[in-house]
Amino acid sequence: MTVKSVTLPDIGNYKDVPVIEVLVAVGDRIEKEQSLITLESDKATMEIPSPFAGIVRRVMVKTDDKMNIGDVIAEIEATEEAADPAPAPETSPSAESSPSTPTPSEAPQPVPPATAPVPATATAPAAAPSSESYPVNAPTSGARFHASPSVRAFARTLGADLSKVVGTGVKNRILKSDVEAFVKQALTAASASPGTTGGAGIPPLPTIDFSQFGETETVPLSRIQKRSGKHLSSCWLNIPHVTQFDEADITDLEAFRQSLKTRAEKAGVKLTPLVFILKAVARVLAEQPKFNASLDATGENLILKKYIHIGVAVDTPNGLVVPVIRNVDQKGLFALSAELAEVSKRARDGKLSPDDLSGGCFSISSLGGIGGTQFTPIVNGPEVAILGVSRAKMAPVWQGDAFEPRLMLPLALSYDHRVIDGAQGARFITALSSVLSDLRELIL
Ligand code: CAO
Repeated sequence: MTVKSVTLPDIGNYKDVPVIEVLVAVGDRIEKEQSLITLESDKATMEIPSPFAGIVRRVMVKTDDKMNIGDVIAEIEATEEAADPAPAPETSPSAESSPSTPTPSEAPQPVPPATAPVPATATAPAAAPSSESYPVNAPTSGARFHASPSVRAFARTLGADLSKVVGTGVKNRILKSDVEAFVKQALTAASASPGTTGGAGIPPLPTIDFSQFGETETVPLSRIQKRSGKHLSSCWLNIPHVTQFDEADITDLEAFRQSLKTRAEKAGVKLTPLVFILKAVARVLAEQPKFNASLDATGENLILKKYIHIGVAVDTPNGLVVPVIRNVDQKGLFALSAELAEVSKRARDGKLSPDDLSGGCFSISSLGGIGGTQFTPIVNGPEVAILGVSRAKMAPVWQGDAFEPRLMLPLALSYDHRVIDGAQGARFITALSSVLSDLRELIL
């Protein structure tokens, strides 16, 4: 077997023609007349086919290189005795084609050497191959698809990724109508109800090889992180968020909590501020039912829930999970405390059931045991609001005639602004602060 160089043949009156696609890679087994590269002049795109079948041993060009007659494109180990007279390349008008696009008589003509492809235009001479005749290798994914240069130019104009288009032509060849159907489907998905779909057209983040800057290690995300990551992205993109901040004076609450410590220990539970917050939130949810609700699938109706089930974010070695505590309004502090301890242990042991994780109306994310002054939680859709709790700290608070040291609890309420107005958000967090500042309100 001999390795032969394939060079750019005479393609007519073109100089420094840019390579817009390299269609083969080292190791590819290619067929005779399979396209190797696509060139794009100001008038047309041209695919340059291989004059013989073989295995690609070297690729000498890359995208954006400028090609001239005689430049080597690739070295190919021929697997058949070459070479019929040169196959003709295909050309299609570029998106910018103007009336000055070459006419058939102006189009470059075939030349005899074995490596010589010949461009043809959409208005090509009858001798040029049909515009559907060349198989093409997808350069990025390695997947193979077949499309003519004119279809590829059409797809490029519309920004359609041909590797994602299903071809309905002979041998799955992608036709113009397939590209049209693909684009139509993408547009339909993008314009569907904003309440139910993701944000189409969001530009992706750049992919960077970080190892160029120093040593790196790649660690896979946990199963929970992968799943919650998708959910969080969906909530972040679909829900217009507003976050309202406040501070609750929990000096008296803390004194009460400390006074209950011995009783709690005897009952085998640990009363943390979170249990009081759960009770207070349940109370305010009952008073302000719009926060205990979800939008329906149309995004035009609010479903008010007549039960108060609250999700509590739990930090586990495998990632964040949000088990749901049911009927919080009907349970006492000790019962809630026991349930919170039990469910968060099961969460950390990876033993939650789907039931534990469903049915929530509102969520609480407490980082109070860890620290930090404030954060903005992401609404756990389809719920419409979430409370973020940070670490309480002593602060001087003006009491009308003097500063007094008070224990202040930072609160952040994120809500879905499609459902909740700013004034309602402020009312909710103020009411919550008020209950936490004076727990006697719970019995009113
Ligand atoms: N201010 C001051 N102290 C607080 C506090 C607050 N807001 N909240 C809790 N504490 C104290 C507790 O009283 C406890 O102190 P002691 O041991 O001295 O009594 C300590 O901090 C630890 O509390 P805890 O975190 O164990 O218990 P909790 O009831 O507050 O929280 C749970 C339980 C499951 C929510 C928590 O363990 C957890 O996982 N938190 C992380 C949640 C999370 O990751 N949220 C982020 C989601 S977004 O990525």
